[in-house]
Amino acid sequence: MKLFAALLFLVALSFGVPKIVVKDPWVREVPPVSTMSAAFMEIYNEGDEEDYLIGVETDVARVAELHTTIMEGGMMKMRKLENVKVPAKGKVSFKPMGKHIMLIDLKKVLRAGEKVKLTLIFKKSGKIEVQAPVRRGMMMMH
Ligand SMILES: [Cu+2]
Repeated sequence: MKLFAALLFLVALSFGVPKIVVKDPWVREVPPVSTMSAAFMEIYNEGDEEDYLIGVETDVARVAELHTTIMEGGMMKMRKLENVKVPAKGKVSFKPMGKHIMLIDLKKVLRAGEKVKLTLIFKKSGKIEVQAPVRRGMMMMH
């Protein structure tokens, strides 16, 4: 068992590991009648191996999905993504009009100044928890 652990350690050393750092997370304030909002952030990978964001959990919405925004026939549309790659020594931006974390079926009204706990789930790095303040931001069409 000790040998196995030592081997695992060596494997981890030789293949490198992702090192995820989340910066500037925030959630868009929406009118009380809205059942949807979105979360944004910068996800850096300071490690030397890529990782993938594969899901998000939160208490404030029934569902959290990874989305991207595309232009199609002059219309802005959203597409669900199964995962988002965070390249080694690279970063991914989640921002209005781009990739975002869609919060669907909000369970409560999100007001500017409050904080929302988001649990980001990565394929290799596991769960990373962030506190995202609610801010006013541009509305996006759905
Ligand atoms: Cu969306």
